[in-house]
Amino acid sequence: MKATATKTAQEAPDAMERFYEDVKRLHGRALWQTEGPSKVPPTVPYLWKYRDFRPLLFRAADIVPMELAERRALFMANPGILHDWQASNSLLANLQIIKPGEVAPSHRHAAAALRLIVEGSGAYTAVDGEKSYMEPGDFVTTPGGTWHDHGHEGSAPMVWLDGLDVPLVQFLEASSYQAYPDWKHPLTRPDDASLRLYGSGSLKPTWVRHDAKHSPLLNYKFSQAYATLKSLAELGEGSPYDGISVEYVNPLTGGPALPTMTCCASLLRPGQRTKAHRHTGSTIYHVIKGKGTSVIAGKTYDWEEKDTFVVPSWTYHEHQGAAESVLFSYSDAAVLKAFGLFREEPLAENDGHQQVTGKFEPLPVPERAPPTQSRKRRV
Ligand code: GTQ
Ligand code: FE2
Repeated sequence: MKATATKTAQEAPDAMERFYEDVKRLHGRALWQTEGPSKVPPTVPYLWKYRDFRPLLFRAADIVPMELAERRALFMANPGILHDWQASNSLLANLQIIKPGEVAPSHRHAAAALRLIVEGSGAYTAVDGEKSYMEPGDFVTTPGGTWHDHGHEGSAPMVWLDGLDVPLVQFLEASSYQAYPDWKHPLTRPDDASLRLYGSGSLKPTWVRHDAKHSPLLNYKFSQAYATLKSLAELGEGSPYDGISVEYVNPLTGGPALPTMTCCASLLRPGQRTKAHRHTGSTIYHVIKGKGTSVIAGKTYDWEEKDTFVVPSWTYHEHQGAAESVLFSYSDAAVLKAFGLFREEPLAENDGHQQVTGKFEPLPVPERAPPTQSRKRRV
């Protein structure tokens, strides 16, 4: 018995190597050789200053014709995600600029999009034949699969933030893209019809039918959201983690406005400081109004109006408004909640606030490999 055991131990390395070679040759892998499920997500916290991006957008407006760009948008790319242009693992955050008189042509894609209007007025997004006029702070939906184009009838360039679930849809290999055969899809419904039909939130027209998975409302006006937040602020502090916070919901179901993205607006009263918590799902924040500070993973990020920042999944974060502030946010929590993957927990230590490890320093931006294919159809 003893002799056999010794022989096995001596032969083992060889036998193992031969075994792995055979498995690999047949395109298999041994589970016990993989890294396991605790891979650190590459999304890192980051803050993009509008002050830096605005001049770039206006330069693009000068030199890039719409015929070339189709959409004149700049990606805000997460420094932790190498070789790609997304803001988080699952989401894009792009700033788009359109000049008066321009029309960005109709197309459709499986990915869903939202717009949060940053500056200017007079532009519209047309979705499946209905124009919706957009003003600063408005939250505008472009559900996946709908034909959409943008046009500008105002007098100064207009900028908005595009939030898209493109990386998620690509990961699931569910992408599709089609350009409309003509530049512009015909208009088939009165302007802002969805706002008139569903904008009240609680009074539903009895004769309309809407069976799609997304909200029938294309534009959630900032004026209405802000009035609601101000009124709620008179009741108290709201959520300990998000302040006076409301979710943009499908008025027919109470579910998320877009099936894949949870979208919220949160008001922080002057000086209000939220407690730290963490949850699964990465979240993109955009500052509609005000200024303040967020502590993300122990680092301080000072934001002001029109800035955008990302909180990665399962990362402690807390916010403080230096002045009355309104934060818009969108995340992939809608997907996680639908499949039992959403988890959250408060920071238990001390008073529920994080230990701050130092002033915010910009993260080093790793070099990116040039894209291997045209980005134009990456939706
Ligand atoms: O406005 O249709 O930033 O399709 C990226 C992809 C905007 C849009 C983006 C898009 C759009
Ligand atoms: Fe699009």
